[in-house]
Amino acid sequence: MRAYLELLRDIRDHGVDRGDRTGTGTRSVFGRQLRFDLREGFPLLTTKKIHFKSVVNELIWFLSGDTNTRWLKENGVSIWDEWATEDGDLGPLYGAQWHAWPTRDGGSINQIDYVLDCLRNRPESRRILFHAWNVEYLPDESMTPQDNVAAGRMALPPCHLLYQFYVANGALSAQLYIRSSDVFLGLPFNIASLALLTHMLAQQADLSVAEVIVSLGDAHIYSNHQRQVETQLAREPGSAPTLAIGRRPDTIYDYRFEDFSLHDYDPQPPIPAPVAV
Ligand code: UFP
Repeated sequence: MRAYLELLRDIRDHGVDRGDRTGTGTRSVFGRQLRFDLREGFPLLTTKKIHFKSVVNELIWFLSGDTNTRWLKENGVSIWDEWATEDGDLGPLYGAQWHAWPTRDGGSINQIDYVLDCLRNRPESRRILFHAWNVEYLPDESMTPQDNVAAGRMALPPCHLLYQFYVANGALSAQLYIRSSDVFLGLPFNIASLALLTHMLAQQADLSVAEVIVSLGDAHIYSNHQRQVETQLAREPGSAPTLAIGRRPDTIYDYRFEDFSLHDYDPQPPIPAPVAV
């Protein structure tokens, strides 16, 4: 994860100070790319503890097509609570678009099934991708997340929006485009989630794993994360943990948290920071 720490340093030293929607203020750079070789370990930050359970359960929740926070809360994940309605609804965001992209005849398309079909039957395809930027359902920026949900729109527009896959020599690589990245809080989580998804898809398609790549649009550090960034940069990274998957579920929709175990994850303590809503 040295590339991640270098990005933090790059933004701190070369970024431009800008206002932002949340009123917090950020320092940002535009257009960066980080790559991680999954054969060298699982890319989970060691210079602060990342809540791996949230990474796993959020991904299982996305894949199921669920867009209500109820199941997440029952499974110990609170990261979506700020944006949800009283009933836990978030509107048709990630899970809905991945699992059930709405069609003009009132039906839906499962983009994850499409990706698996490509990986199994057309691994050399240059069209193996899914995305979540469904413009018809993007929020109206003059309304609150909750009012957007009530109007049938997403509570917030997708940040990690385009996932593309590539198979060579029987090994799967993935690249993710993130249009807006909260580099201190969000990015370590997004990298881990991409790596986990790549392992799951590879297992389901009988492939090994190669690289994950994240391409960032607006990569920013919030002004109220500066102290935490310094703490993080003063720490020495440890070696990457490894991921083990305990069984091979029948489908990509049948994974459970208990199927995954991290070995040799020995992170430094968490660094709490406020999330900009
Ligand atoms: N954000 C991430 N990763 C995510 C996610 C959100 O970094 O997976 F859902 C951050 C980016 C940004 C904010 O700081 O949330 C979204 O605000 P905006 O829509 O104005 O870009």
